[in-house]
Amino acid sequence: MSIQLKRREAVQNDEVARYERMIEIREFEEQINGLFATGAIRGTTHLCLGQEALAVGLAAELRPSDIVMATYRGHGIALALGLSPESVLGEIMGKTIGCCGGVGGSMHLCDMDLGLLPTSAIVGGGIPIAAGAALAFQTQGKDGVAVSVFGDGASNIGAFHEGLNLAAIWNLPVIFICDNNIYGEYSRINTTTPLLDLHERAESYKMPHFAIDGMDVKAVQKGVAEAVNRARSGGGPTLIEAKTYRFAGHSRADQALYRPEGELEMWQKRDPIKVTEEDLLSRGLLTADRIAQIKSDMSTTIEGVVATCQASGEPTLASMFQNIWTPKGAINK
Ligand SMILES: Cc1ncc(C[n+]2csc(CCOP(=O)(O)OP(=O)(O)O)c2C)c(N)n1
Ligand SMILES: [Mg+2]
Repeated sequence: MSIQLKRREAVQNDEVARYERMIEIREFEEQINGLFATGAIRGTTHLCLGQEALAVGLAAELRPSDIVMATYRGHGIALALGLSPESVLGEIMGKTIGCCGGVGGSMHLCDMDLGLLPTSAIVGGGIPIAAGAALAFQTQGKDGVAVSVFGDGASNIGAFHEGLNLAAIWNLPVIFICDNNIYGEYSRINTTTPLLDLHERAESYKMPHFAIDGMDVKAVQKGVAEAVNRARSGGGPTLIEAKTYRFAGHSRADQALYRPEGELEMWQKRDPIKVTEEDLLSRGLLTADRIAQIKSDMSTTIEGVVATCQASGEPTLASMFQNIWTPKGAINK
């Protein structure tokens, strides 16, 4: 079994491993912030700080043969599904060690062995793609499940409504997860959207729907498991709204100065890492010493990952033209 599939198995089978993966995502995202600040990475990036529980809870309930469509805010989901930190950071840094050979970058992560379709920067674009993947499972008679994770802002896009409508009428095995972090770029949800409980939008499509606490990995797992069971057994699609919060700004340059005073602090009290720590401590599955050790080991590990990626080469210009398909087949394989 590959190291990546072992990483996936760990989050499926072990709740301490799920906690460790959340710490990995947190450490990873914080390191990236620093690397951009020093100019070691070009372009921009969208961090998922504060949204680690959604990524890990989702990965815990899916099989590698299922399909996940995520967005430009997808580093955490990629790591949770089992991609190695080297393959994700390498991609973000534009290095050949990256999961797409360094030609994709932060917003385009992919690993088909783990079910991660290329993440998309087109807001809402993943929704009909996931519905299409679910249609493929259904047509082939397979019991696979497709998942699209997208933001609150994406639920105002036409593709959201088309995707949900088709999924409902064709009873597709797909789960729509709206990651409601209250902001779309620099706009708070109340200034863009006429309702706050976005899962209610599924009513128009006669689709089962509910909200989950996206700051609690166990609540995420419970909600996803319910939707997975429905989809896998022929019961059709579900819209889940995960109530989360974006601890960082929209993208690298955004300091999120538009947030109301005290809002970040209020959500930080429900930091998903803290929520899981308290749970594992109260049940004796972790001690304060062990937590400190996990965090310090992870920090060393990610520093090593940064060094490995920095030493990796950059793709050649010719590699831009590899893996491009035409109706006649691949050109420049
Ligand atoms: C079709 C399309 N329209 C606009 C944009 C510009 N854009 C990039 S991110 C974003 C906000 C999306 O917010 P949300 O769906 O809540 O996701 P979040 O960034 O909070 O994860 C917008 C409008 C885009 N990338 N694609
Ligand atoms: Mg949002």
